Amino acid sequence: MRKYIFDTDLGSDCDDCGAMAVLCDGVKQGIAEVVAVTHCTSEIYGAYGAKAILDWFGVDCPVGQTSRKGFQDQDAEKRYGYPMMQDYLTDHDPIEFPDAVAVLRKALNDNRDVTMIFVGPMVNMEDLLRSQPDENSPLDGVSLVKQSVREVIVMGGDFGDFEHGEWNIFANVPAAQYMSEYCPVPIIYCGFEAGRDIMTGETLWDCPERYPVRIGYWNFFGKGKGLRNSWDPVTVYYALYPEKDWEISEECCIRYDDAGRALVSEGTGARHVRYRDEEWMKHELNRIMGLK
Ligand SMILES: [Ca+2]
Repeated sequence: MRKYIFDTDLGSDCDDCGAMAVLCDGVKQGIAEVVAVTHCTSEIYGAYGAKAILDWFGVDCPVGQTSRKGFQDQDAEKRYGYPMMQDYLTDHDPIEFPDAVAVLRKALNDNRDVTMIFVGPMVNMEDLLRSQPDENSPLDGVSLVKQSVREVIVMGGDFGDFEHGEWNIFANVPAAQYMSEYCPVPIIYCGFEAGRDIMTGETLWDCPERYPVRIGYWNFFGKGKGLRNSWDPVTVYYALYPEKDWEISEECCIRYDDAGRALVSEGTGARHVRYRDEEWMKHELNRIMGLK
């Protein structure tokens, strides 16, 4: 069974909720253990949303929250995280979420051969890599990642249009640049092009009304039914099922310019992937998200 850490900006785009359904289904299938989940924006609603989905599936792990202030906490980022939190608090006590870097450092101190998944901006990864020895681990961040992480899987970049600064990179370019330069283990990117044409969500409306993934999508669409691109769910699906029918690039060097555009050159350390049969993937993700 592979071990995973999942980092999310849940609260901005609803596909993070679909991605968490895929991740938690992997736990249910007995192929995945989730050792930590971290939330990378400064508003707390998304951390509650992540916790609500974990609880729904019975997945027990620490949930951390970035200590950065003012990152992505404007009103637009609150539109569906807030109702997820409201629903969660109808029958749970409020939570004081611990610092994400502390959660990551403890999880990496206590586990080995971990796969880290990032489906939001890379701020928690930058803060982890910059971290220094503390009560959670005697290692600095880079050494800790090198010791305990097998590979890092990132929803980020656009490897179909090199003029496009993809959102997860563009939202905090310095963090993505830092990760791409200093991450000591391989990085696999699921780029913008890998999830863009895979529209999912249609199976949510037959699910229970309090299913947190349904609450997320419903409120993202302004209390309505909609379909959303599957950038984050595809990324998690790759993390769980890398042996399936993926088109995987040659190993290369991937960096980002100041506009967040991917710079691919000869070198090592990175690859990018996309699924060959997108119609099949759409049905597969819908099946999982719809609890089928
Ligand atoms: Ca996301």
